[in-house]
Amino acid sequence: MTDFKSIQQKWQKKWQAAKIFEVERDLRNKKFYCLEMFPYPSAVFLHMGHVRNYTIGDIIARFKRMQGYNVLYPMGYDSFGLPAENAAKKEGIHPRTYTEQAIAKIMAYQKELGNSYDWSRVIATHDPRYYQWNQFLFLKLLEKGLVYRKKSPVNWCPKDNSVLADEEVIQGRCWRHEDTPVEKKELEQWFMKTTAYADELLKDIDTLQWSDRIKQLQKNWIGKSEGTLITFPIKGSKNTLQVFTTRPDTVFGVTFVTVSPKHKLIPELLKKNTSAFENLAKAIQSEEEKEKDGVFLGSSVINPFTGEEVPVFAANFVVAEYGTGAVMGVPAHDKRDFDFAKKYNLNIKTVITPKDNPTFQVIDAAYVDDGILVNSEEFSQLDNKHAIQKISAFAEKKKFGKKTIQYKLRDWLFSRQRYWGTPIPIVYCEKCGVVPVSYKNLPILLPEKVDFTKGGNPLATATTWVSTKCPSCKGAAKRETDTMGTFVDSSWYYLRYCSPHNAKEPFDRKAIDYWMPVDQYVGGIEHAVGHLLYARFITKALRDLGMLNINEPFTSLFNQGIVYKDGHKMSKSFGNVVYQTDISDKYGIDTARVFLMFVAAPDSDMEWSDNGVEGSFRLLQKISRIAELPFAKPTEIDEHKRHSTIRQYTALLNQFKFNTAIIALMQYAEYLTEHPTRNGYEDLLKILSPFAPHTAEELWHTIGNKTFVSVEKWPVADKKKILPEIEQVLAFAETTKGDIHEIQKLAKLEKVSNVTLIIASDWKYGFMKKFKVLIEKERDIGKLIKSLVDKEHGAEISKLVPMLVKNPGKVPLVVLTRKEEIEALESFRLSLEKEFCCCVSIEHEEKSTEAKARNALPLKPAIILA
Ligand code: ANZ
Ligand code: ZN
Repeated sequence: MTDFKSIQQKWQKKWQAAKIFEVERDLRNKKFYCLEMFPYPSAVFLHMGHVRNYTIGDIIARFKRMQGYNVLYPMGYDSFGLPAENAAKKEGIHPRTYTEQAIAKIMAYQKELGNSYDWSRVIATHDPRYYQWNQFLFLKLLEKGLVYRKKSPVNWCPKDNSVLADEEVIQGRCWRHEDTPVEKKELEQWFMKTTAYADELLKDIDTLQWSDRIKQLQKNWIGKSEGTLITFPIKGSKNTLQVFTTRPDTVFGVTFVTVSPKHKLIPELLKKNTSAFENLAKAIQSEEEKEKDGVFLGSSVINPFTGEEVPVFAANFVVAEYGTGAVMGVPAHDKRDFDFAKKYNLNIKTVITPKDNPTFQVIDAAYVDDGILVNSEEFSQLDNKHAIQKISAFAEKKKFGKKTIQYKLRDWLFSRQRYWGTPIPIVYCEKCGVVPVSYKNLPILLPEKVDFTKGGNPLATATTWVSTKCPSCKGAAKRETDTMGTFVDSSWYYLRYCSPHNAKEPFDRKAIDYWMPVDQYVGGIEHAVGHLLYARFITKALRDLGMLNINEPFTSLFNQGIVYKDGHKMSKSFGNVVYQTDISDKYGIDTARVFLMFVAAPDSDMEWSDNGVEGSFRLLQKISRIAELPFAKPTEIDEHKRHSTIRQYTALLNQFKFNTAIIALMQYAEYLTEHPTRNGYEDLLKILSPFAPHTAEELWHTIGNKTFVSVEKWPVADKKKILPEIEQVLAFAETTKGDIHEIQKLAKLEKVSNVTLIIASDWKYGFMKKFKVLIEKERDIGKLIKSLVDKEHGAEISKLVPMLVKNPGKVPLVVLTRKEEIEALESFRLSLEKEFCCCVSIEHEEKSTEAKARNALPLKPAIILA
């Protein structure tokens, strides 16, 4: 079997013609929705990083399909976005042409992988049949109050007079004008109110089977913070300044207050240093990370707890959009405030001391740990955790404070000043203002003819498209030229796959109720907070619009590891790419798939090595050769081996331990080469097929089958065929092998030339049997010894018992007789010799002169290496 190409093509064609990977229409069967994050279609070849991702999803889909699930496993393209637009600007190729060529290419490469996608369900987000539903959902969310428009800072190039995408800002300068610093300009932007769901988004994380790492990233991003609002009266004014703090226990240590330069009370507070303030305010508009900086505003506020006056500063580290945009400064107990106080020569007042040092004073650094309150009037002596509660309650009672919950999460800014995206269905009318397009006028199609050479948003150059009629007063109006960022497209594409050709609605409810949620989502960790959060938000919002009935889109998430080569992530930009065809031309794509799954667990990072590929190739060759052997009638041991392999292998696939599964597969192939049976080989091909689908299919037919192995029933292990004695022997062989390796490592022996296994004396077997029964009921060492000693071995037994109680691992699960143990050792002696490339001999404790021989126990022979 070396003509991989034709074998691959043959089966890919047959699968396609027989439509075996299309879903069953019967929506009563148990379902499984397996989904990979859809790719941005770029016109480059697939490399091993891509192949690895797609193989993981395909293995899961194929495995579940063979287990009898109705499997939905679709593929599509996230085809709007900046690269196509940049190509248009640089090369003059229209983004649509660029995108559609890229889709044709990537699809062809993907098809060569032999993945079991249902190709009848392909979607592409730049297709009006898709993006019209972005517009529809936009209007729905707008009606619900979940979409709104607000001024927000954008990157602005004063030379271009246009907005820049974040990617177009290079070290604070415009990508087209290296000499022009980018400014932040306030422009009207479109937002989705993700914050309306902050609490639910946080709470439901615990219902998901995602990695702890991603869950934590999402939790941090949402950033729930429980704290207290404290109101400081402004001196000489009726107004007050409210701060948000998580440390009300430090309120007696406040020596200043800082506010964001964008705080709404600035006009009132700013009485001094106006030009220094202007500079500070301007500086926060730029991107660069700055040193902590502040300006005294000439005002002061009054600490409601002490009546003390403290100065107010504008500071560049206070975030306008978090909490209240104002912070109480406690230099003694906050590092940032400490630095600030040193810089501006402000007081430092210690109000918390370590438990064992009540006279402690902050001098060189803030004291940020827990401790006991001092200088805090009636709250002094309280433990600070406790004081947080007491002080908050006090402030609430006195009506100058309030407990509160704050989130770091911000609303989702989704508008982009670009052409290649979904037009936002909004019209601006001088008379009526901002007017939504009516549903019946959807879709608003992107105009084809625009000018990409002008800079700025090309869509604005489509003047005939821009001028339109107001849907409300029919007067002259202008269209919104912002488009939706591509995260809108990907926030609901998994719903579209459930009924991809529906022309009347974004998705049909019946299909959603059956298929959703996605049972297994596969994708990269880089989407931990972007895409995954938006998709969760949209699902909840659509639920509340009555359009679906689930709380979460992705039950289970798998993050594949990264493929490295020569120390870098495999990528075109590092020039370290191994392409799909580099391997498939030489060995066939199945070899690449098996190798990628074999070298590392699918969720860990891996280093690509050309050498390893050969090994996977040989495995497939070995499996192919079994087809030529004469099959024998299966013995009891053959059946044992078959069923225990299936059991182990299935469990490993369920746990995504694909690399260990391949080891089990190798061992079974090895076994079948020695003991070929038909049912064994058929099962081998079945369990091989998710990994090496073309090879399995070809061999399945070679041995005379007419069906597709790809959709055969997954073999089920019959417990009754698995023999416990054989299991025990195999386990014995494994631990013995492990022990030898361990000793070799401890003794730092590079090579072993002789292994001697010394079997325990006969009396130890009887002893062990009794010990196992007694230890169930008796843990007292003295009593155990009493019931176990005999005349001959008293001394040894009184040493053995405490040792075994301490090391229960030395007590075997089942005790064989000594004779059985010797037989077992003999049965795997050869394989040990193979493993260690040396001679393995078996001796008996009573005849041995080795001191170590006394340590031999049942199923734990003493091991001597030479
Ligand atoms: C006084 C204090 C004393 C604080 C102390 C901390 C330690 P998290 O947990 O992230 O919510 N803060 C509040 N609003 C802020 C803003 N808009 N920009 C920058 N910092 C802000 O952090 C809450 C703490 O961050 C608050 O508690 C406040 O400083 C600061 F020993 O108040 B703290
Ligand atoms: Zn109007």
